[in-house]
Amino acid sequence: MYAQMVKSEATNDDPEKLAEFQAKIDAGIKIEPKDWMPQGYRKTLIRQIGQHAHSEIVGQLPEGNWITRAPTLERKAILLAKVQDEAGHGLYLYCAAETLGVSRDELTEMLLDGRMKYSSIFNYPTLNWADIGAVGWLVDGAAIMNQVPLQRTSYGPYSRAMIRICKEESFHQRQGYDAIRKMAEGTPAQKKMAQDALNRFWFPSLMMFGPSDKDSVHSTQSMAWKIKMNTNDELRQKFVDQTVPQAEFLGLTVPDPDLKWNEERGHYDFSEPDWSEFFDVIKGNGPCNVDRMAARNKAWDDGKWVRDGLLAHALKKRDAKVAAE
Ligand code: BYC
Repeated sequence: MYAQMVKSEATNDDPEKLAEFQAKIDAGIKIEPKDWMPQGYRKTLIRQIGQHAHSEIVGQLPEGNWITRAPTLERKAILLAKVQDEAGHGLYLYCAAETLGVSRDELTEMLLDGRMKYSSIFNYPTLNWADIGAVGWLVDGAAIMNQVPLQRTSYGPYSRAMIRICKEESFHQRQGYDAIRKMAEGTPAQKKMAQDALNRFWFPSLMMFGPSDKDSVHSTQSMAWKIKMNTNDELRQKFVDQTVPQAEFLGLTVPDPDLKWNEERGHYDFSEPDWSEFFDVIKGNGPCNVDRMAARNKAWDDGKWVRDGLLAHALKKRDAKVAAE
């Protein structure tokens, strides 16, 4: 499979340069923007970093929805800070993608016209305050599991962006766990809300790691290039192993009758998510896809005057500089 993918991704690349490039990757040397890189490597990075950036931006929507309805001033301040962090993560990642020769505007246009994806998880609604706890605990928990290894990814600007992002994600996960703990330790009605949030977010969180390894199109090549450091199934297993004891501590039940500690493997056995639902959501048919894209399109249209103003200012400055020379 690996040989096939190298061939399909890199047919126009010089074999000698390809071998040198792979040797650099294997030796753990970071690839920097001006270094030679195979076309497939550049393309894969633009796809992954771009999709990651879009996920951070779209990911603000389900949580932003609850800023005005947070139950206390403290929770409001925490949520506000978290959502602002996500905007920052999107910006670092767009900057990292720009070093590969694609502009932020081009990436945004690809998101808006459906050529680029964003994480499936953000197409599920946040119905009440317990969902905000569940998002922080499970969604940011899954995000960290995926992103910590990406700090060692082979592309320098991506790896450096991830170092900063991971520091903030860890705070995000903790604030989510703290919010859901409060609900789980509250009145019977609050505990019921926490359980209901776990019931709805468990399988969509498992889907965040991507399809099972046998259906993952990009994993083999991306791992050979160290764009990805682990397979989708490896990270999903790590997430389950880490999260189940956290649910037990809260007195909540993971909604999977087949979940069971496997002594021999040293891991939990668990049910596969419903992959037909996953593929349907990433095709645009999830509960909130239409709303999410409508919100991003509106933000893009509303921001046109700002982009036009900045461009006009930059052109004026450039003309003044040329005239002075
Ligand atoms: N959603 O070959 P595969 C966050 C697509 S956290 C939608 O395994 P790959 C945040 C995949 O793009 C979330 N699409 O792909 C957290 C491919 O389709 P295309 C963002 C998905 O890339 C809290 C096809 O399925 N994190 O931002 O090797 C608050 C086959 O998959 C998904 C990242 O992006 C999905 N869940 O592996 C706020 C981390 N999974 O492109 C914000 C960086 C798969 O061929 N990304 N697809 O049309 C990665 O690590 C990898 O891209 C993935 C997928 C593990 C996600």
